[in-house]
Amino acid sequence: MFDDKEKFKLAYLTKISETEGITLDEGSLWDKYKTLVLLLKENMSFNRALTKKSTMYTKQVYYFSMEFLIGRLLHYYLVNMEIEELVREGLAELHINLDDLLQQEVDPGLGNGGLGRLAACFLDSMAFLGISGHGNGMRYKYGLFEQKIRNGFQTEVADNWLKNGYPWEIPRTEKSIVVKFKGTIRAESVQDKLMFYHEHYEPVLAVPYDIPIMSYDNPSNINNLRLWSAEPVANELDFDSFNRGEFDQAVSLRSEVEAISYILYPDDNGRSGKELRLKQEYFFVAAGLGSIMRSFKKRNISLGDFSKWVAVHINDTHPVLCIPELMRILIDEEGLGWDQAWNITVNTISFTNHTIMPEALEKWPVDLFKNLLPRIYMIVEEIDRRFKERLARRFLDDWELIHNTQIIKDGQVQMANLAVIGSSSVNGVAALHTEILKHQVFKDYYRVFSYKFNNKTNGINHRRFLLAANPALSELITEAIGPAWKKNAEELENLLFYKDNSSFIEKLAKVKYLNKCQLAKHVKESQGLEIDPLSIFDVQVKRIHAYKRQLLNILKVMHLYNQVKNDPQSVRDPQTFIFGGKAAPGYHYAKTIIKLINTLANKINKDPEVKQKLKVVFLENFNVSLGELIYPAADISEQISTASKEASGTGNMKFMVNGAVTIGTLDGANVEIKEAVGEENIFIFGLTAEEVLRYSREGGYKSLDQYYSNQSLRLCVDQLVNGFFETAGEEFRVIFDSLLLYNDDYFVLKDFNAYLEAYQKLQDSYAQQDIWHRTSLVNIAKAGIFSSDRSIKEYANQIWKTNFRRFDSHFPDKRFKNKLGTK
Ligand code: 26W
Repeated sequence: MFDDKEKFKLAYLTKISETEGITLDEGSLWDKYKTLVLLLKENMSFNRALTKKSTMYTKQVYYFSMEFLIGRLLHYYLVNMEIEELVREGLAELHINLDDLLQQEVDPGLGNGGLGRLAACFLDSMAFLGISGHGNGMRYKYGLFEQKIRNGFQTEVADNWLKNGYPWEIPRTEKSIVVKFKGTIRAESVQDKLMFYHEHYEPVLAVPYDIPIMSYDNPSNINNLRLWSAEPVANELDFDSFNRGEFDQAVSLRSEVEAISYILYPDDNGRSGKELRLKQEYFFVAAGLGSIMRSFKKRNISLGDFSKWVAVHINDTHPVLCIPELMRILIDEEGLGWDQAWNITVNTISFTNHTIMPEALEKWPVDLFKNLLPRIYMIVEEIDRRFKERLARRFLDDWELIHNTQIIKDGQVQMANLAVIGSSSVNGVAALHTEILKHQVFKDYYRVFSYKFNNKTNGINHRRFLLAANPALSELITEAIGPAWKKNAEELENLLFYKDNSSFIEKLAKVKYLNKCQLAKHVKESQGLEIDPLSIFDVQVKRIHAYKRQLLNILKVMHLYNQVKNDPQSVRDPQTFIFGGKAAPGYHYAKTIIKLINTLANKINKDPEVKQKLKVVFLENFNVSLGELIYPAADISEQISTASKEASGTGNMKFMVNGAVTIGTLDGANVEIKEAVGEENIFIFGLTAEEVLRYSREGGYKSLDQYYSNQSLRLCVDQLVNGFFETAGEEFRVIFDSLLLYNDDYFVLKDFNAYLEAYQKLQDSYAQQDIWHRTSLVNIAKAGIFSSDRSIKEYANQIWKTNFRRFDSHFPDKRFKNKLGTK
């Protein structure tokens, strides 16, 4: 983009005077940051236009997701363009520190966690591989709340990320779409054909904002992330009401409309069931499909071939209204018959499930659905009716199967059922998860549509989480094996040559130490706490959930505390336990877990007998940017969910590629991580998914048995309520009760011993530093298959059937296809 520093400086100085009307000395840091973004964006927009033109007759993939957690873009794009140093030096000559500008950027919180971040990693890999793949989502005015810890409690502050404007986005007002809610449907027979007219509806204007997506070594291929914002159609006050003197009415209509894209639901894995959420879902689906149709028509391709040229992927069930909405467009607007429309729809749409937690499977009350989306409801009813009819023919009197697979039942619309019936592919996100889908969650559908089910193990963008986030390690790797790993993560395997090379292992240890120093500096600056970079950094960062079992980790720390109190020599190496993650604002239990961690931190960090050995830190406001600081600094990666509950996990992969060693259960992608590194390079413990599922089916687990039979466990559990935490009173009673009174749904007590044993082994291994760092090296070396490039190649080849225009990143070979359980 810039051949040399001088050209960059000139372009930069011109840009700041052009866009801001100021000279450099007058500009604030924000102005200077914005100018740099605008400069890059201008170039990207130009390339976007070229990309669009040259891919006009390429199959387009649209990734529909309610969440995209894209992270900060400026630094990452500079890395991708390989101009970070040039820009840094150029700016320095203008007396600007690039790092100061990077700090100006917001980290848009347009997602809750794993699902939203996965969508962002996938956009990157699609751009990298040269797939015409675009994101379609919501432009929430407020993203996920910012977490502040006050007196140990989580408090939520609104995330007003747009307050200074977001220079990466490009509003495309002229491409707006009208989305229709409520109203009535009039059916009329026109020339023997039944036509449906939507009347008296409430129109909402969907205005698109585009963000350019660019990946490494492919800067001229620019894809698009399109986010929709809701505005009143007239984009003014309702002047009719206003003129009638109904001022309140005039304003409230506007705010009712704007409410649609006002805020991201902060619930991950929890049911919201609110009308506004369903409005959001239909809003971005209708807008996205409307805009796809519009651009499809410009391509002069026959509508009958739609699914050959367009693939629509739905990220969990949140965008599942794509199915009836595409049917509506094809039938009501394009005049196709039902059967043809259905063929096109099913062949166009594919679906990923991300969770088996029953409370996260979306369902909507029929009345609410019908009132908000009358025509869509009619179509869903018809899909359901036809499916049932077909099923009844094939499965005769298997009434249970017929009942279980219905879309509308018990007064509710079951969104997952609609998704399976209306798409051509249903995938889980790790081998184990897919097996659970086939044999438990969707077992009836698996009998009907076995051919639809497949696995696509998640992956992460190793260029963001290793190349950009961990420059020291990246350099060391490149020095050792060359730069090819950036384009083909499986090249990392060549690091195994250095397994027994002590000088390399030493360098690896040093890089880890330096990264730990940086994290320690952040902890000191942000919360005034000293942590020792020579201690073991044992890290668990992720959303706070009962099933993720932060509690198991806490009980371990309490146990270690008790041990040190008894015998200071019982813990050899000093250890720092680092936690981070947000709790859904309405999830009282998870919030209590945060308070417990902070209360424990307070006790341990102040105790003169213990604080040299143990420290506990809760890092405020865990998000993508903080993750980029934490993963490179971790020694231990805690992945300890109750087996069967975590669909895949992706944090586990981000830690791994940065050389952290996993302690974890056989859950989600941990299973595949273990297969990749071998059992000697991971610390696995606890119940298997099969055992957990058997207990849930057949009963037989009594948490009190664990409690009574294990003295040191009993002590820790009692300490939750017996005054051990001097300030707590009854605060942690809910946790105590969940374990004993409610029989410990997530098998925390059952797995406690096994966890401690694994943890002890891990400490023994850490004590032998050369062995430890060798284990760390194996983890990095084997992380290649967990690059999202690999996931996306599988989606492209097997689901979307689209080509990619990149040949220097090898195709997955049979060996690891099998390993990942893909057929
Ligand atoms: C209806 C509310 C709601 C909101 C979000 C329900 C469910 C969700 C998501 C499906 C939750 C989620 O983020 N799931 C995570 O997806 C990751 C990417 O596939 C997986 O790695 C995680 O294991 C899974 O919990």
